[in-house]
Amino acid sequence: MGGYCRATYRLYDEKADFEKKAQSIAVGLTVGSWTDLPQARKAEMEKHLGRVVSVTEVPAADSPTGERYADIVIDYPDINFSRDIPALLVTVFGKLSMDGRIKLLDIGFSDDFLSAFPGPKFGIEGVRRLLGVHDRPLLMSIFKSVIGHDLANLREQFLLQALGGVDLVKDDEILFENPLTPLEKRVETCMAAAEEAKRATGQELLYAVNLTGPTFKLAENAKRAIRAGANALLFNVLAYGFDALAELARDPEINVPIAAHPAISGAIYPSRHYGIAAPLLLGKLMRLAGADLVLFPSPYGSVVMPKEDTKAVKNALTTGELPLRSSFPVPSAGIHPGLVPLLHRDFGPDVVVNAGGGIHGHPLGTSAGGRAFRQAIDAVMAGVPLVEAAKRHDELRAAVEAWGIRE
Ligand code: 1AE
Repeated sequence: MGGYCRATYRLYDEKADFEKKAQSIAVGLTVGSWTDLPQARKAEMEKHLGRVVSVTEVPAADSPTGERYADIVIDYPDINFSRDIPALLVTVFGKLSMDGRIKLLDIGFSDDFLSAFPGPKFGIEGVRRLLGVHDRPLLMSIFKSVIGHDLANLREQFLLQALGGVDLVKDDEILFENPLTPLEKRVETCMAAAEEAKRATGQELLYAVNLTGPTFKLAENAKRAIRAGANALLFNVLAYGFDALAELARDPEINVPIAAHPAISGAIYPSRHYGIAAPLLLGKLMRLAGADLVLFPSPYGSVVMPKEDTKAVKNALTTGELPLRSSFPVPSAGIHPGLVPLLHRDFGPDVVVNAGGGIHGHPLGTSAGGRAFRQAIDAVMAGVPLVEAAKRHDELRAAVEAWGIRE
């Protein structure tokens, strides 16, 4: 006890007294009232009181958007909340999230709070160990066109993706429990296809099956999937909440990597004035809750996030400043082989190149789509410009002709 978690906010207001506002947040979100308390009561309540650490005002004239704002830093005593993410979030940004143009930028965790979270079970090293791939970015393929398809169709799609040399296949996040491809049958079918592909490629493969259903059934469904042979899970974290992920990640029987999908996050992070900043939402909190891989929009695909934010998300997922395993950054959406040089430049070798349309939409078919990505990855790792590598590989050439190169 005795520690504090530190929240940083940006508050936009044309007229507010920011110092006064910061004090009212620190008091209002902790003890409720302070100046009116009798002296004896103050002594008892002191340990529960929030503390304003700093208020940095930026006048409209100096602000990049011409709006007056202040960055406010407040410490919240650990003694006020239990060791779970919902308790922390409600403390630092519960009612406050609705009170004016205010955005939660960051949270610094106390050692005591952090010690309640084991974080990712596998992380970057663990996922690489399972796949036996240590020297290049990984390649993940996204199942597309899955709704309304039966197991035979899914099997065929899986095989085509796996034969293209991908390291991971993930379910589409919109595939839920359904009569055509129910969870266990889906896992058995896809894992059998993975075995078949392995005989041809010699490659290990992780299949992240979408973990869905009512919240109180998630752990049971995860274990059903694992018993059926699942070797990874996909999870729509923000639809269920960080605590659902944290509970799954700390369950010893759920001993497979968990990939976190960012669905719903666009309702939370993009506004300058409201919500929770992407590096905290999709970076720090995902890692704290135990995601082994985290998907987020890249700076250059079809759904984009500003580059400085994507870099900050990646940093939050991998920084050595947190005593947790690193989570694999998976910049996604609209990724094609011609973007691999940029992905490598901006995220380094410890990145998962993830594509749906960029694989299935390849002019020569799904397997060729996977091969084109692997050729692009190999070229980048060897320092060969894609335009040169494309002269030697039909699949990469077709991809480059279809989508171009950005280097
Ligand atoms: C940011 C999430 C990306 C995602 O889930 C998805 O399905 C991407 O598909 P493509 O690669 O844009 O077709």
